[in-house]
Amino acid sequence: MKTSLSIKPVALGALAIASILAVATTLPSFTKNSDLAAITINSIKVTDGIKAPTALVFPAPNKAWVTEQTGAIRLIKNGKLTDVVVLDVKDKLVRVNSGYEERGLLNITLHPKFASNGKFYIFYSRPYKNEQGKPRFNHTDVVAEYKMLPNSDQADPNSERIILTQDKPDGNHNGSGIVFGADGYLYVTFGDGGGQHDQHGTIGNGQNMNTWLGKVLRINVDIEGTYSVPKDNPFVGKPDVKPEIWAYGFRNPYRITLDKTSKQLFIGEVGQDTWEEVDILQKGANYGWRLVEGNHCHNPATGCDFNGLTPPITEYHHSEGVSVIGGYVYNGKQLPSIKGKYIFGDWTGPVWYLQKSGDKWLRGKVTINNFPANAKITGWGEDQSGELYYLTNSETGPGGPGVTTGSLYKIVKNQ
Ligand SMILES: [Ca+2]
Repeated sequence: MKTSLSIKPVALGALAIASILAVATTLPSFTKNSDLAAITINSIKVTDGIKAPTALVFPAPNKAWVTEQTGAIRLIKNGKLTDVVVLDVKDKLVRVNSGYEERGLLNITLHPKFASNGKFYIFYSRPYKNEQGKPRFNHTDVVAEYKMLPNSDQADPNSERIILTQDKPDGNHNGSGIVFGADGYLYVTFGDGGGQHDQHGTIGNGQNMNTWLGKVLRINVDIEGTYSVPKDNPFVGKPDVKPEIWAYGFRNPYRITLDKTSKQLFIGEVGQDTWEEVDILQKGANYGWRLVEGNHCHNPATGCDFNGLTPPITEYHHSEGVSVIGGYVYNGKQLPSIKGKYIFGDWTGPVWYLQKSGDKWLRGKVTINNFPANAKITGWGEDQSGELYYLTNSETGPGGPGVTTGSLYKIVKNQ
């Protein structure tokens, strides 16, 4: 799937136009790609045969689960895709288009104590249940918990506990990031509601503190019922502010991951038409959308006020890509040369690393050997040893029935 999360099919056209402009005119200083030397790393294909893979987790050293956008969680055991379906929520989903599509089964994360409690969490898009007097929504996004059956590779399909739901005005910009922080709380990302330019209400959803849309939430799921709000969330007790909010001003924070060494949370935040960005999550911070896109005024188009806004740690222009796919800080052992570097990509295929230098993060290009030609990057994963993986799709969506265009690759030591 493409997470343009606003790039729709026209996005590639827009990309081409942006590239032409880059040659024809003087654009802002977006040539930060040359901050650091390019590096080359190796990869091997673990498996293909996956339908529109969206996310990847490792429940055991020799097991991986991949979520398919169309609803199944597939088991890969000892490096082989099996016939085991851990869980299939296709009957709960909206009708997922075979072409470009941002909805569906979008993410999965394991409870920090998964090994003992068998709990995991998924993010999916279900049909909106129209209630009288309420405006019509495109769909409803759901964060739900499931539990494994005892001594089984399958989840109990009847174990669903819905943690929270969010009605969505449009089909795009679902966010869908879910991850446990080092503090044991669940962080959930929601996009701005969709459409484009965050034209929701008078100030846009990103800056409207009375909605979860355009926010990162922080909640405690280790309670009976649904969830509770940690007392030290930054906006608890403030009038007309949702207390679940941990940070705000996002457009489509598609992926959020934990650096297990620094304990920081990294976010790939998909931009509108011009700038993609990566953020490090900070309590109570305003990441600027729709006022700004990356480090640039958006609405208003000029003369915007950057006071109080938290800038991204990196940005890149749409001459280099169209939808950032947030990755991981590498914490593995096989590639000491990339330890501590944040590896991430763009849906259209380019990959970069970020490396901290003083109080800045600098960016360099990554060439990945064996990267499949013309494939989209749809996600990243980290196994229990900290080794890194990426998911690809050769189409812009799930494809038709029986079509499997997705693959899983592992980053490995250079030969
Ligand atoms: Ca921002």
